Amino acid sequence: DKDVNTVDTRTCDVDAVVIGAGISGLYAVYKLRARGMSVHGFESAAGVGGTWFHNRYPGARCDVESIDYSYSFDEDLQQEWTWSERFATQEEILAYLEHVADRHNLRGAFEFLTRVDSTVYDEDSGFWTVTTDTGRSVTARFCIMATGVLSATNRPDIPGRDSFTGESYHTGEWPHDPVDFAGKRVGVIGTGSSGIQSIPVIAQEAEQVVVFQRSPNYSIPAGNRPLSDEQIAEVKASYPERRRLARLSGGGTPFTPYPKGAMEVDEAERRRVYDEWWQRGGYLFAKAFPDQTVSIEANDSAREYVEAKIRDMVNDPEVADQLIPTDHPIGTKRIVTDDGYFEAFNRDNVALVNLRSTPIAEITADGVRTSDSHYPLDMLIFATGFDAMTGALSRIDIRGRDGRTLREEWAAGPRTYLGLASHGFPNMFFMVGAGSPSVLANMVLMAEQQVDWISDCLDHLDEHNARAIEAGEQAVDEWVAECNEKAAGTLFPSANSWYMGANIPGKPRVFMPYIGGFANYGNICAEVAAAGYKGFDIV
Ligand code: N01
Repeated sequence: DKDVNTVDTRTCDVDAVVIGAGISGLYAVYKLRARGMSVHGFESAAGVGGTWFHNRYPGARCDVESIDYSYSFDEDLQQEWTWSERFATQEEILAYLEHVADRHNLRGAFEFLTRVDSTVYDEDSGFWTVTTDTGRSVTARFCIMATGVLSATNRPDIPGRDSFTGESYHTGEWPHDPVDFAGKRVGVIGTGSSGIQSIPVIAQEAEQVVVFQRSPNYSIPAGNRPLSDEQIAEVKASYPERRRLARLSGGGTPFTPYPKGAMEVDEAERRRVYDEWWQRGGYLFAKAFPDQTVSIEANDSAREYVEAKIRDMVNDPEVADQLIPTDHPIGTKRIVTDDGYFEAFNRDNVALVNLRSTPIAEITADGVRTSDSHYPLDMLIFATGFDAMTGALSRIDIRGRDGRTLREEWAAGPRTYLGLASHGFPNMFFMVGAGSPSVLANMVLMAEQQVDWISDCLDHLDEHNARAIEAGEQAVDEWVAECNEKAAGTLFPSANSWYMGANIPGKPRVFMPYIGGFANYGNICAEVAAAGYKGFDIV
């Protein structure tokens, strides 16, 4: 029936709203505009960059190599931009994203310092109404949720949390003005990537650093170094091939695990492989052997190797003992990529407080009280992470068809088809989030893959004169089951990680990303598209 299939003649303000000006939001604006669409962006921060705008804490770097953690869609940009180090600093990545935004005129699409409060779907018109904390209201046919997966900060509800009268910061909301640590007693709560990256840098300046550790983490030295002119030239000459290999990989970077399992080789070969991947540095160590996060035996061999390394780096064996994780298989929480973390505990001005044996009782006006001591502090840093993957979405009142809310629909865990869409929420797309490889992959190529898929999908809708696309209920059920099944085949669900929602009290315990691999995921998305967007309802 042509009437049903014709887009409503009442006009909306713009074709699409993009929420978030981080890596995925910027590319979404670029791509949708290239299709001739009108786009309006909202961003709560004062500028572009998303994660890289907010996480300005000392030592903040990406743990994916700079040459891979960069857009591939613009060959000239890829050739012109030169990264200075193997692992880029937050500052350099932010400068890069600002450069991309300027180069492609993307800033003008965004309304900054504007937080989206709600997005509500109207079935009659087929439009979303997006309302902000500044009182703005914009209608759009499509809604792209590029809200980030590690963007909703978590400040745990520790008794007395707000009573501290010294300087207090969260690593994920770091101030823009320089923070001076000199002569100060600094407490850091949290030893995930943010804590582990910042502690050694802060320790170089502060009078004293007290590290409040609830769970120790595995961390591997980054092996960061400046990139030489020769290396840069080599990478630039072979970029297309590097990107091709990245797209064929499990994690969106051009690395593949050793061709045999850890238990299929003898002790000497195993050691040689671990030595090699230790030298490479960083979280890729979790992928040295393909079975490392699948078989506990294989995992134990990696764990033992790293434990010995930690003991080598830390002078005091009792401190080393406490820095070695015992509660999760290695790699089932994001392995941290550090620069001098364990060695920092050899300094006289760094103390470790083990919250497993002496928990925090309260935060006081002038420090932190544990079950056995009071630590006087001038500064308290929350390196306590994020309400990951779903937190930024659940903080927006998202209402789809029949008044259903995303919060309720996802109350028992995120429910998507391909991570891209949810049943009951037509013409809304989720970027790089739950149900996709997301945080398990290189976010930049991940964003490109999804935005390109969405763009093709919109072409398909236009070609068929369709009004809306929505994930079918059965397709969502099956994809959720597929994601769970893939996770259940690994050791990941055994860790109390933010992947599992375990860091947020009351959050359902579900492994949120799709762990079937970046290349596989891309193939599945392509097959769905080729089959006429199988599993989606198009009206
Ligand atoms: O956050 P986290 P993050 N009392 O959740 C502790 C990416 N990232 O910001 O483990 C005491 O990992 C908590 O303890 P526990 C990367 O993907 C990447 O560090 O829950 N402690 C934990 O130690 C990373 O995985 C880069 O027992 C409390 C810490 O706070 C992700 O972002 C850099 C507590 C939080 O660690 C998140 O990293 C930075 C409480 N009540 C981030 N609540 C790179 O690219 C929480 N904690 C290198």
